[in-house]
Amino acid sequence: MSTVEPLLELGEVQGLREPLQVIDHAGRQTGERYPDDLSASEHAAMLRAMIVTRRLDTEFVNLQRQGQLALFPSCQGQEAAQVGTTSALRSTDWLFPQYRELGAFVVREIPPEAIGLMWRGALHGGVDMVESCCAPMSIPIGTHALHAVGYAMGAQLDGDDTVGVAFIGDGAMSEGDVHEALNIAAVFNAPCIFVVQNNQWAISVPTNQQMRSRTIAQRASAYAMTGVRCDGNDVLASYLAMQDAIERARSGGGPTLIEAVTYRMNSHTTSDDASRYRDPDEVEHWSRLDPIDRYTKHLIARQLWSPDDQTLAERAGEEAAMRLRDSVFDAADPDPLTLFDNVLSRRSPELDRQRSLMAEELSHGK
Ligand SMILES: Cc1ncc(C[n+]2csc(CCOP(=O)(O)OP(=O)(O)O)c2C)c(N)n1
Ligand SMILES: [Mg+2]
Repeated sequence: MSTVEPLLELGEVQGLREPLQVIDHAGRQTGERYPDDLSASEHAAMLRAMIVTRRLDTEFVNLQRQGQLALFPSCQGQEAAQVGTTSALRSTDWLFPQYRELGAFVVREIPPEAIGLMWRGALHGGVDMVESCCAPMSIPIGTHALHAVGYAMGAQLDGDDTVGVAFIGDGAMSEGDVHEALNIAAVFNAPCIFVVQNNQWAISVPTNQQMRSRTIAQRASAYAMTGVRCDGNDVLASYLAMQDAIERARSGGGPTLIEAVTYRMNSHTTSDDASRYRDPDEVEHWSRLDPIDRYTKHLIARQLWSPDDQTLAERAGEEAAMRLRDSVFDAADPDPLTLFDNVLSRRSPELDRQRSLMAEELSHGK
């Protein structure tokens, strides 16, 4: 069983900046810095996105339990890290998600129907999210970090000031691909931001069995890039950490490694049972640090959130959940042959050969 380390204690690690926190679990401002650029409506939009994300997340799990989806990885507890970082970006900056970034999709207004069909496997090749400047989700751990750097290097060559963002997990930090991505981003000073959601677990392996370093952020110094550790359950700290990194990237200051310390409240996926390897006290501890509760308290105290706002946000969550449900429930299976449509941009003789083989195979089953 892992032990829970209080977040602020980790700031004492030699050579590391204090972990960035703006509000504590009671919603009180703790640090000197505050994202003053956020308007009242932007604050409300972030809280609404977090509430909608949680409602959608619950609906995804329900749909899996009802046999409508094979699998879903819940992001419950990680809404602040996702909504805070994504909200600081322009809509033209490119996202390279792992598989748990529902909150980022909500901020980008990717329709719940599309996300639902993606998880149902009803769209071979996934949803085309190019218009939303979002790459497909990456189930292979860490491979997409290299894509994010490639995108960022391309933007740099084009003289374009957009940034590439790789969302990765603590477990992905143990992959060779991510090491290569961090190194090449530093070598080429690429405008790339690595957002590591340290949710303390990689399936059943706790962070302290994945690495000897005390933090993930401290590894940045070995690549000669800036590393920041922020309270990932604090949406405002996540926003500020990202805003600093974006400014650095756009002004030619190179990549940043952000470690957003958060917690995966649910099991790894709906196929997993975390109660077999996780101490219930740990889960209880983190439930008291809930990101939605703390931001709600903060905005109420600042008179930026009213009971009407709460009702509207919950209604938006219900509507999103219903749209998701309607699209996924009993959705028709796609024609298996469409599997070949999105592999390459043009057809190839080899793909055609495989397609004919499959067509023949399918005809036997009829
Ligand atoms: C290359 C590769 N190796 C192993 C796996 C199996 N796998 C799926 S999720 C996962 C853990 C990833 O943990 P982390 O990066 O912390 O993300 P989290 O699930 O916690 O969000 C592993 C090892 C995989 N999908 N891809
Ligand atoms: Mg993890």
